[in-house]
Amino acid sequence: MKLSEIELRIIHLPLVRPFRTSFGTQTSREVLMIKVVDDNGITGWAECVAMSEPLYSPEYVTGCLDLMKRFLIPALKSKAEITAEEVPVILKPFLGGQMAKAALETAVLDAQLRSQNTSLASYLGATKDRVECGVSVGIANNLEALAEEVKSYVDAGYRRIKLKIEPGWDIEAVKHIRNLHPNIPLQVDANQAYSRNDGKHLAKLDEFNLLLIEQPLDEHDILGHAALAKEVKTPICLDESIISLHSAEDALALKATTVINIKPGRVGGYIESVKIHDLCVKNKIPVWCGGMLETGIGRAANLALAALPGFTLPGDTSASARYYKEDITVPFVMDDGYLTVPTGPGIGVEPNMQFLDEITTHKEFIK
Ligand code: SMG
Ligand code: MG
Repeated sequence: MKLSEIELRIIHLPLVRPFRTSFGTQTSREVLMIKVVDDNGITGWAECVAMSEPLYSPEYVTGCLDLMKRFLIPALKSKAEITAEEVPVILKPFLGGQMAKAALETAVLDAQLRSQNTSLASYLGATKDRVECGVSVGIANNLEALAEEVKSYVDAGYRRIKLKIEPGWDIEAVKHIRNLHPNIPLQVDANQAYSRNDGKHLAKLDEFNLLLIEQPLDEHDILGHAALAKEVKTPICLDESIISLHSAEDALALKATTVINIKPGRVGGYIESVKIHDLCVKNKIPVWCGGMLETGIGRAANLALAALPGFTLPGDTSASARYYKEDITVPFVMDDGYLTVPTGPGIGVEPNMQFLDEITTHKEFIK
């Protein structure tokens, strides 16, 4: 396609409740949105999953905006025509920036698939028409508040609960929830909050029949995770450490992870995500789709990916209402613990432009 216009905008959406993790508390979501228009006037949308601050990953909203404007978009514009499959190749010389790159690739892919009247799900190789939903539960003020929040999600039909943990909020919190919900699939996510010496402590989680412990150690500590995997019986699942197909290959070869959380933004896009999925299927490693508090735009695309056959565990693909009072697309509503995979062309949804304009704090066009 020939790119004729790119629009970058930043929006702010309040969260329905604060979300506390081991690295901070978020009360609203600032999102960088990308719109591309081709020479036939066909539009593609994507959101960049970077957060406001570089706390989950080194990328952050205004950093991604700068990277896109200064380097990535000029590189794409230097080509007379591009395909979505060429985007990662054209952007490869610029190091890092997976979230920014993923957003540009996805917007181009959305426009490309719309012009071919093909859904993202069928393009990626989806085999399911709905996906099982899990939900990620933040660190609470006390055990009662945690139990109340978990109950509301179990009552809503969520099929798996993930508890955010950190030193001081781990064994007791998991024990409390496990006692109240003896059979719910349960897992924990530490977002790198522990150290190599914490093996004995984390092994205390083994008695609670958890699906996995997500990213207990530093993102660069692959050997530490491999050593930890020998100390605890609960499977280790890497999130932040997996930033590409190669990093997934390394982590598997070193036995640092036996489950992988695939987040398209973190690995540079949906095309790279499918490669990691295929690697994991080949190695009989279960995968699940992570979440970055996406709006309906990112959620639609994640659901297409989560519909691939290797995604055998429920993902952090929750309903719109878990995050936002009003979503920027038609809301994703859960039915019996599942979300339906969009079937329309491209990602299958569009933003409500009036609402988008209302919550936009910055907007610029690149011709
Ligand atoms: O989208 O439901 C969601 C959030 C899921 O816990 C979630 N994401 O480490 O997996 C993770 C975190 C990263 C974002 S925390 C602000
Ligand atoms: Mg995580």
